[in-house]
Amino acid sequence: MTSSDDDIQMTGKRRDKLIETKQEWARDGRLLTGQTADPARDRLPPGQTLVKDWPVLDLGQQPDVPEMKFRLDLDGAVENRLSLNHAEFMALPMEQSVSDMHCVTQWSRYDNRWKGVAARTLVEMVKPDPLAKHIVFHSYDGYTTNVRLDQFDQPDVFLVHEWEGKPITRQHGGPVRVLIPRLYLWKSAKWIRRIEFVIRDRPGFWEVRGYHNNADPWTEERYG
Ligand SMILES: Nc1nc2c(c(=O)[nH]1)N[C@H]1C(S)=C(S)[C@@H](COP(=O)(O)O)O[C@H]1N2
Ligand SMILES: [Mo]
Repeated sequence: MTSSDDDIQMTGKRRDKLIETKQEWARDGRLLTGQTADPARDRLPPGQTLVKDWPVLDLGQQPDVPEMKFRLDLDGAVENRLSLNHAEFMALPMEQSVSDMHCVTQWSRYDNRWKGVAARTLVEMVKPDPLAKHIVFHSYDGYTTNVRLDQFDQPDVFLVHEWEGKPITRQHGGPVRVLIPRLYLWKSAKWIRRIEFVIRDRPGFWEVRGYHNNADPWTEERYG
């Protein structure tokens, strides 16, 4: 391991402590304001604070995924499985999008400029089985998270590779990460490796540790 790798790998102990703390918060219902907001009227969801920078949050292991090694599989209950290398991914239709991000740890950041492949494009390509109502994201660091297919299949959902005109950094999940702006950011898997279409819902890493299965910031679905 190089020393630059060292800097960004958390030790197992620190990582366990971090996971434990977050689980405690979930159990205690920490950060809940009991308010709701209306996305049609309010821009900032309840209990959130606006930030200008972009904080980094993950399990402390930031995998190094060079473009040469990158692969994205879409499989499970679909008619057409896909397995794309980086060049094949980059050859798909690219779109720009501007959206806000809301993190369960209470920060929000407005007007992020993204470039990537629309979730809708991918859904059209794979043709999910009509019974496949859920999706599980699998990442290079072993992280998983789940959403409903109808939450993924939205015009503001993308597999992004650029933020503010620059490639997404390793810290933020580059080369390619998921972006689902209308859900808390833990649903937006960094270092995406595989998108699995499933018939039965399967809670992911944080969802089995006390986080809400649905993650709507407007109704403060932080813990469930
Ligand atoms: N692969 C992976 N994706 C992940 C995580 C992770 O640990 N691994 N953490 C999630 C959580 S809890 C948050 S808040 C956001 C943070 O994204 P950011 O570090 O780019 O702000 O990534 C989400 N996606
Ligand atoms: Mo998070």
